[in-house]
Amino acid sequence: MTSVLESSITSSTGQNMALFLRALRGENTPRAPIWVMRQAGRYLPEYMAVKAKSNFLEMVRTPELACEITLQPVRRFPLDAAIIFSDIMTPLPAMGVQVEFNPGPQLEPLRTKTAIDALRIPDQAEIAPFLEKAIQLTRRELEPTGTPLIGFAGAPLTLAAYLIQGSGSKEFEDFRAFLRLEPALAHTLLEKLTEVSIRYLKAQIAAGAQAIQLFDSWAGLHDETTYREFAMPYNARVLSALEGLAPRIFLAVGAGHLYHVIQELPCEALSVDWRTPLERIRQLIPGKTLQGNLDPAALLGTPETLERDALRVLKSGMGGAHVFNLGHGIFRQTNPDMLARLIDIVHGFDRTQS
Ligand code: 1CP
Repeated sequence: MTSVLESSITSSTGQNMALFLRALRGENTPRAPIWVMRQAGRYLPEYMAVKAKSNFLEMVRTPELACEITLQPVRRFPLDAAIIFSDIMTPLPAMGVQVEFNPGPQLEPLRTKTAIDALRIPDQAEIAPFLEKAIQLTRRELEPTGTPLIGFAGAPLTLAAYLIQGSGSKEFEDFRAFLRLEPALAHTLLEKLTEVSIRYLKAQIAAGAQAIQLFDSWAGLHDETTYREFAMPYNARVLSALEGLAPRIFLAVGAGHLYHVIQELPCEALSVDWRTPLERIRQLIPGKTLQGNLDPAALLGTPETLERDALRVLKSGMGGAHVFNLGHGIFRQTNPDMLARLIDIVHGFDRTQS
C-alpha cells in the first residue's frame, strides 16, 4: 500500500483538510471544502482492480482492503475529507440478517412479528469490529495530511425500506404498504434499528471517525405525515445520542417537501440534493452548515457545462458555512478527470471575494 504521505507533500491538504471540520462547526470558510458521496467506487479504475480480485462484502469486512479503497480517491485527488469504505447494510448481519450484494443489497424480506422480534441488538463492540479496525488503520494513514475521516450509517427508515422490501426498488411499494398495514411492527423494527445505529455510530467515532453522516436516501418516498411518524423521532434519537461526540451531517434525498420538518433535527449540517437550491434552505434554516448539492449528472457534461453548474452551486452556498458535495452519489460512468476538474473549480472559488 502506498502511503498518502507522498501525494500530500506537494498539495496544500494539511491546511485545506481542517476546513471541512471548520465548516461543520459553522464557520463561513474562505473557500468551500469538498468531498464527494461515493468517492470510492466503480468510476475509479483502481477500485475496479481491487474488485476484480475480491467481492464487495469481503472488501468491506477486510480492514486492509477497506482502508486501501478509502484512500484511493484521496490519493488521486486533493479532496478535503475521506469517507470510510463500507455500506449502510454493514450493521445488519450482527442483528441476524443475512445480506448479499448484486451489486445492490439483497435480503430475505422481514415482514413478520416473529422475524422482527428475533432481531438481535448486539453490543457496540460486536456490530462491526472489522470497521473499527478499518477506521483505525485509515486514520493512521491519513495522519500526515490531517485529512478528516467521515463515518456513516443509514437512517432507520431507509434501512427499514431495504429490510422490508428485500432489495432496492424504484417505488418500495411493499415497504410503503407495510407502514400502513403493520404500523406497530414497523415501529418495533425502527426502535431496534435506532438502538443499533446509535451503537454502530458510537463505535465508529470511538475508533476515530471525526464526523458522521446519516444517510436518509429514501426520505423522498414519504409524505410529511408519514415522515413525521416513522422517520423524525428515530432520526432525532440517533442524532441526539451523538451530541458533542462528533459533528453530524444529515442527508435526505428527494426531500424538498420535507425541509421545514427536517430543520428540527439536531445536527450541525444538512446535506441537500440537487433538486432544491441551497439558498432556499439557507433562508429557511439560517446558521446551519449546508452540504451539497451539484447534480451528479453535471460530471457527465462537458468541462464548460461542469464549470457553469459548479459555479452556480458555489454561489448558491454563499451566506453561511458550505461543504461542497454532489447532491447524491457519483455515477459510475463518470470520467475521473471531470472530478479532478470540479475540485479545481471549487478550490479556485474565493468565497471572500464573490
Ligand atoms: O459492486 C460494487 O462495487 C458495490 C457497489 C457499492 C459500493 C461502492 C455498494 C453496494 N455500496 C458501496 C459503498 C458505499 N455505500 C459507500 C462508500 C463510501 C463512499 O461514499 O465512498 C457508502 C457511503 C454507501 C452507502 C449506501 N449504500 C447508501 C446510502 C448512500 C446513497 O447512495 O444513498 C445506500 C442506499 C446503500 C445501499 C447500496 N449498497 C450498494 C448499492 C449499489 C446500494 C444501492 C442499492 C439500491 O437502492 O438499488
